[in-house]
Amino acid sequence: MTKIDPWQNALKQLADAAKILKLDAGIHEMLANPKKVLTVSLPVKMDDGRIKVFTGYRSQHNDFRGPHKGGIRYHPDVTIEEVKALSMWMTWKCAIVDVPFGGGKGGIICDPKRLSPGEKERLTRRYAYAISEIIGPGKDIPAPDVYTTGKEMAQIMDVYSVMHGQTEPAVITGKPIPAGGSLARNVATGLGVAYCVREGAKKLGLKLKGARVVIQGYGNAGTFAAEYVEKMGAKIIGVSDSKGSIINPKGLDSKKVLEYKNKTGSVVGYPGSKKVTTEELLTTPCDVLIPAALENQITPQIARNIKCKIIAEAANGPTVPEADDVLHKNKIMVIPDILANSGGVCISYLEWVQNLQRYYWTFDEVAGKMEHHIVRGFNDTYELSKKHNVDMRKASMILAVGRVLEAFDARGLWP
Ligand code: AKG
Repeated sequence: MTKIDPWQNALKQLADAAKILKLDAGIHEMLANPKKVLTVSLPVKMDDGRIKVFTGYRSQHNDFRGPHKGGIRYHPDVTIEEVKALSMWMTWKCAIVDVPFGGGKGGIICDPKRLSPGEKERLTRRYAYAISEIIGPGKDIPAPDVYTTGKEMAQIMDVYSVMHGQTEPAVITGKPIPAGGSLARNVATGLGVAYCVREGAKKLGLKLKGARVVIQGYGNAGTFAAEYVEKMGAKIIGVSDSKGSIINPKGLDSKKVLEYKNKTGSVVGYPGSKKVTTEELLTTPCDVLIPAALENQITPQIARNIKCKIIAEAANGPTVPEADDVLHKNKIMVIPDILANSGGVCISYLEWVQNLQRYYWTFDEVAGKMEHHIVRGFNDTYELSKKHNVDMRKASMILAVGRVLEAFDARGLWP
């Protein structure tokens, strides 16, 4: 796999936007630096009685538009540079879909698969305690990310609430419903991807009825994206998981594939499908390709052979930076991750609002409000891509940086 330094990539994307927007050097430098990066040392009592010390981070990139917002990931490969990059991308993601948040991200270097439930809970609670001073409903609101779930979010909310002497659901989002979570949170990313695909298809004059869709990665985002694009009339012809990829040009029933995966542990072997390599899956002729799994999957070499009209990036960073020019030249619309997978943070925003107002909406109310944010973000990005004759990724950065700077101009610099 091509190894990309996420922080250098984030800085390069900002530099490209700064050039187009002709940003003053000082302003550019201000946006290139996170406001605060906290490193915490986390001693945890393991099940065998030993003390093991973990390292965690919380990066708060920018809060001109509102409190910091972003997930917490548990992974052996977490680095401070990665967390900084992800916090910067959250600033842009929130600005594109116009939710009133800035950017943040957290992470703990650990292998969650090797922790018992008790060890994971003690680690989570220790981390919540360690970052408790810099989070809060008006300061920084974490959420789930890689290998964290509603369970950990409820534990963080509990620690924060106990420390502050009152139950405070708005300190974190992505919680289970009984702890103040929102309806539609489970489908958020996949539904947001489907809305983006629908808007992209409209712009290209592509009929979704019968459109062929390939989805790489059949986890939460991939399965719900499949379900919703299928409801819009599209046909899923290829999917994959960590065990392999399958295609069937005649079409796959997304629900039945999921049932098969849940029963057998993989999509591979689904009746009537053919097993193919990852490269074959990504380059299968189709109308819409949804990479919903891993980073750095679409290399320039693969990009040259991709035969689709729209790529909607459900995963974070599935396209290697050098592949963007190839796809743009081949007139493939790439809906960038910071727009395509923003459904999660949109519904996080709506969860936070419901927590603050202590009043909860129905599934359709939440999904409808989220649709409004995504469609507007999509259209604003598309207009800028036409105006500056750039791809949607560059356009989304121009939109985001412009919105952050509008807030900066309105607020000014103190003292
Ligand atoms: C992301 O969208 O990458 C996140 O970290 C999720 C943020 C959120 O739901 O608040």
